Amino acid sequence: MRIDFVTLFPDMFAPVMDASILGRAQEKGLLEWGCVNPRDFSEDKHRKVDDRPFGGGPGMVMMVEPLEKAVESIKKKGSKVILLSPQGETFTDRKASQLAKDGHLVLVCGRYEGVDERALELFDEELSIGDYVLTGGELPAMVLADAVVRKLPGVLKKEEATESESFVSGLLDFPQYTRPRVWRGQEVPEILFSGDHKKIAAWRLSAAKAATKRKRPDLMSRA
Ligand code: 4FV
Repeated sequence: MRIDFVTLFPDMFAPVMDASILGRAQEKGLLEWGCVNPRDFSEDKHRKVDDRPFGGGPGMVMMVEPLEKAVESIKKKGSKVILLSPQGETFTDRKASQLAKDGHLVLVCGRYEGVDERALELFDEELSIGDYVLTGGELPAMVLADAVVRKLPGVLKKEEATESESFVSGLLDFPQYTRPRVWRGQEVPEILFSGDHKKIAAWRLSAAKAATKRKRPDLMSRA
């Protein structure tokens, strides 16, 4: 998979994209990424990429032309162009699984008050990582990239596999424990030392349901 970020802050990405599992995915040839800066496509002598909103109001708006040229400079047949914005459909695990099937993602990171509304025709989708306002779309784009790349076959080691994790089954994950066996007087559930994998799986499923009912009852209706 190739992921290109359209961003005014390309230096934000390497620390995240080249670390740990995403870094390993590149070594395995399963991922490549790059950045395109709209400022490099600004015809303006001051390389302007934002301007005041028509109709007045606070803040600035990202101009459509530098965005258009930046997207067109990397878009290929079959590329999926996505704007990260609070106005988008909420990003979910199910969406991550869908996007993991695409070969090329172009993730457009808004700044300022957002992008000129006419730019929306440049994008295949608009996605939000949650109902709160950030200073830029860069962090949401990295969140999306992380959630999608770890679903690519071969990225996670067998033991890291995803099939039994939160949201895949529609339930939250079952509680996990490791050494020490006792901490602050709290003992690890005895069943986990029984070696009876059927009983352990049954205990984990009921624990996952209990946790989901307690923490995310909204998921139960979907599970
Ligand atoms: C956001 C979100 C988000 C809004 C104004 C960038 C900021 C600035 N993106 N999910 N929540 N974006 O807050 O995706 O342009």
